[in-house]
Amino acid sequence: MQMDLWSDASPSREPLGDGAWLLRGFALPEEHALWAGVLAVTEKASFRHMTTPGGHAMSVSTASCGRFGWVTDATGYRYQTKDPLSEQQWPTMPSVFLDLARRAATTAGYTSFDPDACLINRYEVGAKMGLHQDRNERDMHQPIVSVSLGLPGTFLFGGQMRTDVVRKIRLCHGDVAVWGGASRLCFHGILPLAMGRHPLTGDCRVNLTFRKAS
Ligand code: MD3
Ligand code: FE
Repeated sequence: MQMDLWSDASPSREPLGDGAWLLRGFALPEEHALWAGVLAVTEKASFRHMTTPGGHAMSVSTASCGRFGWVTDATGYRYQTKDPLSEQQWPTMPSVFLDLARRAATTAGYTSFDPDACLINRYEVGAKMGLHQDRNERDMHQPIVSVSLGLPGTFLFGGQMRTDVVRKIRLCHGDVAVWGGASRLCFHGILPLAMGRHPLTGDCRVNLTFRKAS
């Protein structure tokens, strides 16, 4: 009898660190609906290169959906309910986004994840994100769920201190990672995106991060 080792009973779930899990391909069944969601959201809240408090334009372009959106400008990093570009509320989080984020969190052992913010990061060739910690969320006990779409990226996963050794992890189309526990405050970043073409996204990588901001 033909056996399917990757049938629904045990999807791939790989530990990345204390409280952090990589779910390879977890988003693949929803790839088209997720991409349609990205296009619908960014039709209302355009991708833009925001400015860091240090005065540099980010190489990554960003947009948000959900009650809270992550923004940066000369005054700092924060979450706010209005898109500074449109001066409107951020678009509603598509239900396929919310459903996927909650299922991924549950799979990683976080049962009552209720994200109110989804940041959409778009990397074009050469775009990167330097090592940083995510500390703008009110409750550091809530995990962050990230979904990678399109071109592969090299993720840098460090420790609690900037100077700790970093591991490189390739994040591919459809991969979902859940960052909780002690990993929640680990330094992390993304190396400059290599050129390429993906059938769904074209020449870019898109990452969705789901958080409980407030
Ligand atoms: C590990 N984004 O938006 S997602 C960010 O691919 C961010 O766009 C990256 O870092 C990206 O802040 C990485 C994976 C990720 C997200 C949050 C984390 C890893 C994390 C928080 C703590 C530890
Ligand atoms: Fe981050």
